[in-house]
Amino acid sequence: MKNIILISFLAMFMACSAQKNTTSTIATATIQTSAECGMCKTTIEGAFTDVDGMILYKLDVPSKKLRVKYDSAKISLDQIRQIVASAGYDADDVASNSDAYDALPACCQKGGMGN
Ligand SMILES: [Cu+2]
Repeated sequence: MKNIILISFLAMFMACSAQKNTTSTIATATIQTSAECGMCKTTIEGAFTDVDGMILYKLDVPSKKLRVKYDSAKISLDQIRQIVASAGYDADDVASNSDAYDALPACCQKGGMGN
């Protein structure tokens, strides 16, 4: 009898914590970058490969916009912008890391594709 009570308490507890986990911390955003070409897409998206909390990251080359979906409990939008900046690209109001920018191929630097 005691066990049954204990088990139902446990089940209730587990149900409660499961509920808590469904509280969404998933966020989406669009970041304006200074990407120029398909190589930039590879570089920027590649920078997120092993970043915890990133669910989706897709760069649209024509608009230079990076669409992200992420877990805001694990990573902030500003941290995401910093990662883009560390890869050598502007991210909204965060300027690119100049060493990383200088290391980019000429076609990936601003105006490199003639736009
Ligand atoms: Cu490029």
